[in-house]
Amino acid sequence: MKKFYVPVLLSLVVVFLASCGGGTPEAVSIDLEMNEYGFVPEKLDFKVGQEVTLNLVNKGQLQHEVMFGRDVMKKDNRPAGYMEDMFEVGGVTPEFSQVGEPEAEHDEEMHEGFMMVLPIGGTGVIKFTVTKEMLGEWEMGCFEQEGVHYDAGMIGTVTITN
Ligand SMILES: [Cu+2]
Repeated sequence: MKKFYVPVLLSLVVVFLASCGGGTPEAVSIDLEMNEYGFVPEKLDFKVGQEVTLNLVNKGQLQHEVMFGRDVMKKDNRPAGYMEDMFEVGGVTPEFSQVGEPEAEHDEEMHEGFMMVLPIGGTGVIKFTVTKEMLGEWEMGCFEQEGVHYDAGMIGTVTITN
């Protein structure tokens, strides 16, 4: 008789775990605004396994970009990107599309990792699924005009938890 209870109990445990975080977190879609000099919102929180859609819009009067990473690298003593790219560490290739081509000259070689550059009024969409390798604290930043935007505080935080 006893052995009949074991599968029932196990299935109850499975249902219980699934209902309290064992499952996939709900997908999120966030509007992310760029301006002089910041991101709105400036703090993003995601969960491992979450499908994230970022809808970017440049509402400023200058060209802006966004990169996700940590440990700022310098070029000619100016902030020029991140040593660690969040997507590279996460083993993720984000899907992206944008409306509007960057106008101002842009030094691609200065940066490593994923970057989206938006002209004034430009919009873009970045989609990715958060992996466990991405757990922890990251930054998003704009390094336009040889790091002037970054120094001016065009920095946000991205926190990834389980
Ligand atoms: Cu900027």
